[in-house]
Amino acid sequence: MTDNLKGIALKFSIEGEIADIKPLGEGFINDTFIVTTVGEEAPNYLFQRKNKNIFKDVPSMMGNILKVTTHLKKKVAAKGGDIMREAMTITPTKTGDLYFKDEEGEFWAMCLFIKDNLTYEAADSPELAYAGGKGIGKFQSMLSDMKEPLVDILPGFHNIRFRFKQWDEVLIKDPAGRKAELTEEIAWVEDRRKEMLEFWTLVEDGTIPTRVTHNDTKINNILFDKEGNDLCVIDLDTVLNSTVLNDYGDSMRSYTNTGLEDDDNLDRVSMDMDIFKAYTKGYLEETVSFLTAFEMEYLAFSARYITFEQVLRFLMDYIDGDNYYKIKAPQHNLIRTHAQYKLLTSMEEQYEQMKQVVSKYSKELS
Ligand code: GN1
Ligand code: MG
Repeated sequence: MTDNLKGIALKFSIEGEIADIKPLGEGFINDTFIVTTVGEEAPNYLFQRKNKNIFKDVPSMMGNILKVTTHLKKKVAAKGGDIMREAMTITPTKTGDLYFKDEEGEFWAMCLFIKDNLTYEAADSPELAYAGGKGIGKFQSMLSDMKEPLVDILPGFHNIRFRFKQWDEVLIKDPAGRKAELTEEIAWVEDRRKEMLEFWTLVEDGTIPTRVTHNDTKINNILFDKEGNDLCVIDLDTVLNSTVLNDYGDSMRSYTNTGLEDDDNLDRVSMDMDIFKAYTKGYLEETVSFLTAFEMEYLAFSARYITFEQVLRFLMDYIDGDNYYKIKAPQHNLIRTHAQYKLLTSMEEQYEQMKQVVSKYSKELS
């Protein structure tokens, strides 16, 4: 723990005395630490330096998180749940702000660390996938009547029209001189441009509605309890008004992968249908009451959409010279691109079955 880190942590209204501050987790964007306190009485805290290159309006982001967590806590309380464990709690600064801006212009934020939870990097059983589906389903359901609009702090985040605009610009500039070696990979993206844009017009014209959504629902962004039930959805930086399909689709990208997101052995990567079924069942049990027929119709497609978007984003960052995602090796973004593309083709091969699964559960549960 550096003095500087401790100095910044002390700006926040922490109960008890700080024992230690250590790095935590595998996030690609922010720097995350856990602040432990002395003794058993005081809680521990999750402490983050927010990535200001990506989050250009941290004050509004924190405002969004406060609105969402306040709404969630009301809902959790109404059903007799534990508001400190089933929803995130922002820890404000001693002056009552939601973030602290240091002398270098870096933004810091803190929240309570929820004890006795389990987190996973992969969905290793259908039971876990089912619990994850319930978790995201409940999250969306509790927020489905939230009227207050959120600030769009990440314009175009899961908007493929916007992503193609960035893509076209990066390809023209080719800043790292890598484009010439990537003819095959670039074709993977171009071959699907039309289909993906056609889908997105349904969101643009309102056929598919916009709701309060999480937008980063990979498995390590949800806590589970020791009995294997969903406990709390975390990492709320990307809460936005968007389509629920992005959350479902991103979970499918994360949960159903039999390999790693950045697997360098493509034989390990594929879409696991049993995990797909289990998550879909859990998700629809919680959401069928409010989703529209159009939303349900496009659930299976959304898995392909978000996985495609991730192929595009990893490849675009590689072409751009690796400015967005943290990388662990020079070719990391290219390895990620290949692994996500393998997953995408596996979904494409199993698409008819995916649609049947969604259709079966949406009928059974309606
Ligand atoms: C990032 O912050 P983290 O690691 O949970 C990214 C997601 C990507 C994901 C890929 C703000 O999520 O959009 O899907 O990496 N978050 C942002 O693993 O870009
Ligand atoms: Mg995360």
